[in-house]
Amino acid sequence: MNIPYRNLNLDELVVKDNAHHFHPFTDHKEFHAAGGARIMTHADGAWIWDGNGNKLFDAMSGLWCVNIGYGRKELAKAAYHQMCDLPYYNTFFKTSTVPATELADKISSLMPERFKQIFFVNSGSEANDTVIRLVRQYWALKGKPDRQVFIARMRAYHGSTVAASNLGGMAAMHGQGGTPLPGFEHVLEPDWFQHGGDLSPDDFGLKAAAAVEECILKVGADKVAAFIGEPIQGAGGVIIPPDTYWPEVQRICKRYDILLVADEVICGFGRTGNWWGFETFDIEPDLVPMAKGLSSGYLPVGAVAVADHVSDVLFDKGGEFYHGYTYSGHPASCAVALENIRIIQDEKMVERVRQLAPYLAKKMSSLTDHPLVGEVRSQGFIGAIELVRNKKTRGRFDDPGRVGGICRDHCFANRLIMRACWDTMVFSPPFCIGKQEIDTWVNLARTALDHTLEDVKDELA
Ligand code: PXG
Repeated sequence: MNIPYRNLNLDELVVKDNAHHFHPFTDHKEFHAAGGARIMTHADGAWIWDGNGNKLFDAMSGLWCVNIGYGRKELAKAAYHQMCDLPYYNTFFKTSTVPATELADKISSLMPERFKQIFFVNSGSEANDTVIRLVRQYWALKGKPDRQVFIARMRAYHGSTVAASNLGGMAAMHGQGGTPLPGFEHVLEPDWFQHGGDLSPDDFGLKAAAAVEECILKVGADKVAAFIGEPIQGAGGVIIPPDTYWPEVQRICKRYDILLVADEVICGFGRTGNWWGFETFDIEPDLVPMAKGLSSGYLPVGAVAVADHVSDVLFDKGGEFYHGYTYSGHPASCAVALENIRIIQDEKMVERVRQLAPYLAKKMSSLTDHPLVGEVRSQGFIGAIELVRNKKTRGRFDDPGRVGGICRDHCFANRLIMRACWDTMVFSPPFCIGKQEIDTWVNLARTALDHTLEDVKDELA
């Protein structure tokens, strides 16, 4: 059924978009040839409508961010009232605004005691750029300016700016724009399904952690500034590390006095069933970049939480930290983030994720009987479905990403949004969904898998 949206002239809009909109992460030649953008118009809860009136289940919460779900007018009102009172003022030069101050206090209260200082930014990329500058300045002030090197993982995603893209471990991104620059190392990611071979997940977790230590020894511990990792790698294909991985990485960082950065841009604010991914995996980070779920994507805002022993050095040794953004602590964004956190707390959404996660995991796991599915895994409300050519050997299809792309298109055609990371279908639904919506979603996913199978069945081994 086509629902016209506010007299939308869709054809005209698509022509304009093709003519003038330079989209991120897009192959424009292929995109224009395929007809251009699917234009989204409105949304409610976990459901989003496109310009043709199609109602889709958004199992990705936008881009891993609309955690509380769409359509919460309270957030719009918070922005409206703040913009009426004070649409903008900066947080430089000894000033602040009410929402920026309140949000710093609120974030700190959600974290372990040692995280008292919150630095505001506008995105996850800026959060990680801030981490790089802050950590290097920390070591310089400690009299160890040679500690410059960041160790990250392959297939990590930490952002798209010149600095953050160095932290990321996406080979395709590194092929463009001359990254990674010197000072950034990438080690084996803890992806048992892809790299585990005959090892048990626990043994593989230790092997992946050992790669961190090997890298430290190769670079020289006195040159390493920090290790950065997403508790669960999101855009890398929802890589949930084996239980042995994080405790060992933690031990290694402590042993060599290396700062540990937990990138909570996706995992933070309840996604894994706790407020923070580092709680789920019992990690003790020194710095915590965050964004996305901080405002559920309603307005751009991010932050870096800094542990006392790091901020103390920056504060006590004195001198200005020459870093910040015009919109650091933007009052409207902070007001929206505060309202978002109020809703998560009042509606006990983190508990809700934790309580519903076993149901979601069980329903999703029912897809493992499908001929294309090699594994289904999830933690809280984030997970993945591995598409394989050979279930027994976990054998992949040729040309990674091709079959994932086919499946993603069948999902869309079948009114379901799931993202493909190569041949791994990933999901990260809004926290507001209930059992019935999970059932509907899993049925939609099975139909999309069936259609994908039709296309590739001759390739199965
Ligand atoms: N860290 C993590 C863990 C992320 O997932 C960023 C940092 C950067 O955040 P900003 O706000 O600068 O985009 C991210 C962002 C994808 C995809 O294709 C994922 C992200 C961004 C764009 C696309 O899955 N994650």
